[in-house]
Amino acid sequence: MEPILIYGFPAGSSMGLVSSLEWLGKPYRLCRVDMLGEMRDPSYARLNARHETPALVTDDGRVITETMAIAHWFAARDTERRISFAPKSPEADRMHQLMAYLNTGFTGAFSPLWSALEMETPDPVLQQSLRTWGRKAVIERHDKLEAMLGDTAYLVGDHPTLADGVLIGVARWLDYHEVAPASRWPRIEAIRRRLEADPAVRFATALEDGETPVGSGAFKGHIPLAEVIEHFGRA
Ligand SMILES: N[C@@H](CCC(=O)N[C@@H](CS)C(=O)NCC(=O)O)C(=O)O
Repeated sequence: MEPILIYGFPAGSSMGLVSSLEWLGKPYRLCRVDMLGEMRDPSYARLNARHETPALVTDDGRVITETMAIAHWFAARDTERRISFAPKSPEADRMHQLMAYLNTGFTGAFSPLWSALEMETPDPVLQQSLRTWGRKAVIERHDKLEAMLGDTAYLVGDHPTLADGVLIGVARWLDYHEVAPASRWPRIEAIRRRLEADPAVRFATALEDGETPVGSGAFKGHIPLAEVIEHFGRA
């Protein structure tokens, strides 16, 4: 069977993994999850007890959670090295370094902003503090990423890789939370704009928006969440 990536909307980081599957070019299926609704249902815990996306059902029916673990699963099957590099190469080390940075401090910096936005019982004083803290953290993490980048067209080299997938799923949150103009970080912005124009990212974004775009041909269709839980979730 094809692997099934469970991706979240709206504005989930998993959009970058959908883009990566398009770049990878091997057959895959998707399962679409409303993060503000069905992901909070107790039944979702059968896929991920932490009630988060992404999750992956592998081609032998196992469920893997965590972006980094899923990205490594993709890389191990990337025999043509479309989205990764040969193990032990300097490029592979740099790609893993950037992915780790993006998936930890960079992504985590947005947490206070999400907490302020999604607070169930509004607390204006706390929300303001969270926003102030989050904005400062996001700006600081962007400053550090900008300093880590060279003059390459993408994060590592001249074509998009898993690191770019991780970046593009999250980078748009800068605009979503109106932290600062993207132009404040010219290197990051140049890569973002290149990725936003990429057919795979456009495809993944359109899917996330509920459209039915035409992709590379590797996407073999959606499977309803209830079906995925029923067949592959923990008992
Ligand atoms: N460490 C996890 C974090 C995943 C995560 O935080 N996902 C977000 C969406 S991007 C989520 O599901 N948040 C829970 C929510 O929105 O309620 C990973 O890297 O996969």
